[in-house]
Amino acid sequence: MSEEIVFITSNKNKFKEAEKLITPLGFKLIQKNPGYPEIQSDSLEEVVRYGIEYLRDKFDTFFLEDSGLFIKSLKNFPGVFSKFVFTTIGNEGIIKLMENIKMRDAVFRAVIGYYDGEAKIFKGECKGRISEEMRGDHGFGYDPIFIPQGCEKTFGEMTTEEKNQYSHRGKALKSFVQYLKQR
Ligand code: ITT
Repeated sequence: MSEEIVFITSNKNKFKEAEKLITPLGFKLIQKNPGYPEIQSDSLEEVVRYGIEYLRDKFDTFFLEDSGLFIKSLKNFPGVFSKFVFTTIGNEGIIKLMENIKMRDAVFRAVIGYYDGEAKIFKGECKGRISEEMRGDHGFGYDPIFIPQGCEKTFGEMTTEEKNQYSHRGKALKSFVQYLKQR
């Protein structure tokens, strides 16, 4: 029987990305969505650590993840407000906000928190730029407007495997997987 690992997330796309990198190691990934308070903080790591504290009495071993898109010319907006901004103004709103802006650099960040009696943190970052228009219908959230460095395609035009090679989450997951292998 393969060892089970619980990923606490409401987001089935995040789960799918994690599955692609974790199940080949022989683990069975389980999605649970008990909900936890996402505190207002300008640090993703703080949000993750608070989530772990909140959930540690409910699960023996689990991980969760917080992520966001930081756009340089918008002074790092939407950053820690990524979820709220996506559900309000969405990708159309971001494209509009950046209509006359040439400097389109942006970075996606992800922080994974794993708890197995103590908390461990794994981080990933993906530099890139905001496209002029939305492209692709794969993935979720800001995927159709984010082009990773060294690519022409947006994340929205990539398969899960391709996105994992470049993405913030792919990188954080890879260092998490390294840790799981070495335990
Ligand atoms: P959780 O339940 O795991 O928290 P969530 O969808 O609420 O899932 P976050 O709180 O981490 O996710 O919010 C991050 C938001 O940033 C998310 O809703 C997306 O809009 C965006 N985002 C994060 N990672 C992304 C990615 O890989 N591609 C596109 N958008 C992403």
